Amino acid sequence: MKKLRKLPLAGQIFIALVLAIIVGLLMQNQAAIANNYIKPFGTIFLNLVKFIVVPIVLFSIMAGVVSMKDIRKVGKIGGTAVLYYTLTTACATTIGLVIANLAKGFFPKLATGNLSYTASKAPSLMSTIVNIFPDNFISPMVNNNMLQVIVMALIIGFAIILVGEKAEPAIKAIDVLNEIFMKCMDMILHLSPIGVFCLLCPVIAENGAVVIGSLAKVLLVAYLCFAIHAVVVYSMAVRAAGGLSPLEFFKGMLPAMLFAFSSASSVGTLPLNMECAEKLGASKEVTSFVLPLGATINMDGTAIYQGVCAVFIASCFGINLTFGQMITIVLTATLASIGTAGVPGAGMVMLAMVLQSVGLPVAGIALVAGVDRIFDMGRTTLNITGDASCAIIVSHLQKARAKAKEMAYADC
Ligand code: DAS
Repeated sequence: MKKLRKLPLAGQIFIALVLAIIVGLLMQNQAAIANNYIKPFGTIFLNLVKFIVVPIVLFSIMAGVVSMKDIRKVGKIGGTAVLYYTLTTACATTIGLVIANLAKGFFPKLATGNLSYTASKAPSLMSTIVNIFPDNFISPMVNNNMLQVIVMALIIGFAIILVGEKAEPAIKAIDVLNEIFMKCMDMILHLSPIGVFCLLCPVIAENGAVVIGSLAKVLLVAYLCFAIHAVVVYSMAVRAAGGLSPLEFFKGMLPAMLFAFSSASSVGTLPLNMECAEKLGASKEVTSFVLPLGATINMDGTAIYQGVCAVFIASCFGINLTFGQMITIVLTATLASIGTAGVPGAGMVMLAMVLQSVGLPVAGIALVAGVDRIFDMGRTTLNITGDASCAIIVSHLQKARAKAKEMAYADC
């Protein structure tokens, strides 16, 4: 046991993952025991992570904004991040649609007669935009509404910059509180291996056999797209603009990716994602702003899942999507991923919006709902990896800009 504790966190999480799969497969006939006696400890761990995320996001963004001392600089970083997020998400949906169309001949024809699925109302784009702005100082934190927490942190951070010298005590208080909550996060993350095991084992016990069944093909296509997007798009991006080799990037991201895979929660993975991105060279002021933003609006994995499932559901109903419908899916999946919360299962809710946008039967979601957790683990892993690639690139570009300025001053 002592040797295990000496392993780096990634190694401990990986061992917990392997153990969870082995024990889960052994417990396939006792899935109820896994759900009743193991899953609660995973839920406790996830609750602790969700408990710390709001103060982490609030104080790290405020500290990050204040440390930049310049509102224009915050605008530059935010603008670059949102542009990167939008482009990679549109690219992800396109990859999902192209690969799924190439593979649709392998999709089984499933009986769709008695399907039913009551889609919970997906928010419209306009209501998503309106809901970004808090109408109350406390409710964003009480409701874990990350977009509203980000807006609060930005407004307070900008106000501190504008108040100037007099706000010095507030700056010191924010830095200390940020330090305290980061320490809380560190303590909670030491429980990751136990949390990962208790979250994953019941999922494997419940789904183990189904994964080998008829839905394995669409899961396989989705995971193939996740891998292609990560290896092609993120590798090229971090190499071209992040100053990192893909190998270094994925090796450094392993702890956060393993945790995202097990927790299926971008918001829950945020603390670890910040730690990994900073170890890979991203500056704290960038990660504390770009990562919470990404955990909320950037979901490349979810966009791929929505493109692949739209093609799968269409083919199960014997419907061939037109080129125009696929363009619509790219647009709606990109927008839907902005409105998707970084918590387990959120992407399936938004799938209804994508299906409705091209007139596909929403009842088709019932075909994939049973293995949504397996989809969710993969899409969340890609979501947080995309967030980290953005933080590394934005930070690298910012350092390059600063260096170029220094050289320009030196020359004059
Ligand atoms: N589980 C969500 C996340 O945390 C993604 C999703 O449901 O699509 O990113």
